[in-house]
Formats: sequence, structure tokens, C-alpha cells
Amino acid sequence: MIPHQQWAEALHQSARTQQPRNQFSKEHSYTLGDAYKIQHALIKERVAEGHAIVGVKMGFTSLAKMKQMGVEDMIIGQLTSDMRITTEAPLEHAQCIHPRAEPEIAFRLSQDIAGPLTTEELMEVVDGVAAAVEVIDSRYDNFKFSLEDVVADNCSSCGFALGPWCAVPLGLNGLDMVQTFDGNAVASGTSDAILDNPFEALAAATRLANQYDIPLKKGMVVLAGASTAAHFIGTTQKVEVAVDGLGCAQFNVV
Ligand code: OOG
Ligand code: MG
Repeated sequence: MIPHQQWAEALHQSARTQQPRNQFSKEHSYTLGDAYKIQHALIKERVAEGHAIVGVKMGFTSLAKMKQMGVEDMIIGQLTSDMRITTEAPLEHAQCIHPRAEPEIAFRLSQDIAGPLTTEELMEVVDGVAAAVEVIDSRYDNFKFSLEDVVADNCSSCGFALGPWCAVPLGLNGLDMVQTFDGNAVASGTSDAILDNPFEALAAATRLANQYDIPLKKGMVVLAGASTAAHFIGTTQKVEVAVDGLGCAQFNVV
């Protein structure tokens, strides 16, 4: 029997004390179902601290990310209000273990979603698209994990910054995405790297959310997954992601 609650508390403690821990999978074998139960218990800890669930994030929707992390299946994690990075709430490096940033595209839901949707149905449920930066910060030593480990750890979620919301374009293909650290390009890719079309990542989010009982409500944000490998923030002070036609998301690190 896997102690879901105990493992969730351990991961929560690692995040709150910036102390990375061993991968659970080194000593125990557990299922993806267990991993999502641990993730739910971890999110409950966040909610108990007074934070709200404000969206979801997809992971491993690009080959670049799967290769970087050695993991081959799509995953879904949950975003909470304390993860939002803004001008007033910059990323605090001391609150992180070994943060990395990656270029993403975000969707905003215009209504509650009750079940899996096809790509064709998605236009109806989205009222904004934005450039985004995701900050990931694995709670495991050396950023190493199995598929189950990373799902339990809420898919390494740490923070996210959004650019201005744009009207939903008919297509999101072929958009250049460039991430800069202090003005220097560190990663560039295209939106096609995200499942050939970022709307596919949103369709996958509706499937996985339904499968694992994760809420998708009006106003929530869906991060489609990174188009390039992630980069360690290190001593970087300013992180920016520009997406062709969508503008920029940026934040300062303090
Ligand atoms: C897991 C999170 C993956 C993405 O965009 O593919 C992810 C990790 O790489 O630590 O957020
Ligand atoms: Mg990501």
C-alpha cells in the first residue's frame, strides 16, 4: 500500500524548505494512478494554505522536452494562485531549489469543461491565448525522476508568467518562440513542436483532466507544454518569452 498522504506531505515540505529528496521510484514501485492520487493530496496541502486552483499545465507535449527529461508520456499538473509570477510578485530564487524556465503558450477557458473535447470543439471553450513562461523546479535530487515521480510532484510546477491575453487565432501553427535570459537568446523553437499544434495539447488536457478528476473551469489557464528544452535560471535576472503574433511574457528574478 502506497502512503499517498505521507508522500504528498514530503513533497510539499521539500518545496517549502527547498530541500530536494530521493525519487520514490528508486525504492518503491507504484502506478500512475497512485501518482495522481499523491498529486491531488499535494494540491490539497496548497489549498489548505489558502491558495486557489487556477489552471492546469501539460507536460512532455514536445519531443525536445521528452528527450531532455527521458520521459515519454504526456502528463498533467495543476496550477495554484501562489504560482502566478507578476511584476508585483517576481520569482524569488531563494524559494526555489533549482528552477528552470521554458517557453510556452497559454489558453484561457471561457466555460467549465465537463469531459474530453475534440480539437474542433476547442474554439468554443477558449477566449484568450497568450505567450507564457513556465518555471519548473523538481523536488527530486538532480531534477531526475520517473514518469510516476514527476506526476506525484505536480509535474515539477513552480511558477508561471503570462503575456497579455490575445484574441484566439484560427491557427497557432508555425509561430516562432524565443526565450531570452537578460536579453540573450537561450532557446528557440516553434509552436509546431507542441504536438504539431498547441490546440492538440489543449485537447489532451481535456482528456487527462477527465481521466484523473482534475477540474477545468471557466477562467482557468491551460499551459500547453514547452516547445524547447528548459534552461536553468541560475543568476539570470530577467526572463522573457516572445511568441510570434502573441507578444511577450516576462518576469524578474529577485
Ligand atoms: C516536468 C514538466 C514538463 C513541459 O512543459 O513539458 C513540462 C519537467 O520537465 O520537470 O512542464
Ligand atoms: Mg512546462
